[in-house]
Amino acid sequence: MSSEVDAARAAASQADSDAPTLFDKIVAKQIPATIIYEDEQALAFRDINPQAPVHFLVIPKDRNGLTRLSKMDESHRALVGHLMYVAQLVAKQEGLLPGFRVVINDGPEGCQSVYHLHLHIMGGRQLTWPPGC
Ligand code: DGP
Repeated sequence: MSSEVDAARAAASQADSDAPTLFDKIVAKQIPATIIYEDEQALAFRDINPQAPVHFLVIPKDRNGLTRLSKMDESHRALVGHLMYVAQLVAKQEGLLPGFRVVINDGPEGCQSVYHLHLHIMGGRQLTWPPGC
């Protein structure tokens, strides 16, 4: 079993904790990140382990129960729509006009490792499909 799968399983055991996530600490500027976009609701920053020449994350500043996409309810619709808006806006700012990919990993089988909803945006090279097994 890969280390990513082991890490995802370990992370899932902390998933419903109210403790600040790593990404809450990035929002609070308690740990450094290369922030490339910020507004009242959303933050975009470069992934520490990029899988493509451009790889950034878009997160809600206030997690508001959204540890993972499958926790979404009606009250989150506008926020999640805004995150998608920010994803394409920043993708264009990053020069990803020929295309890009948006990924949300959900839960241990989705290989989620940080339980604070985030969109991965990747591009800057020809991506392949399917993305992995
Ligand atoms: P996921 O597996 O979908 O939960 O992705 C979490 C991503 O977060 C992963 O691609 C690596 C990234 N990441 C983890 N820790 C940090 C960090 O401290 N800083 C930044 N910039 N990215 C991080």
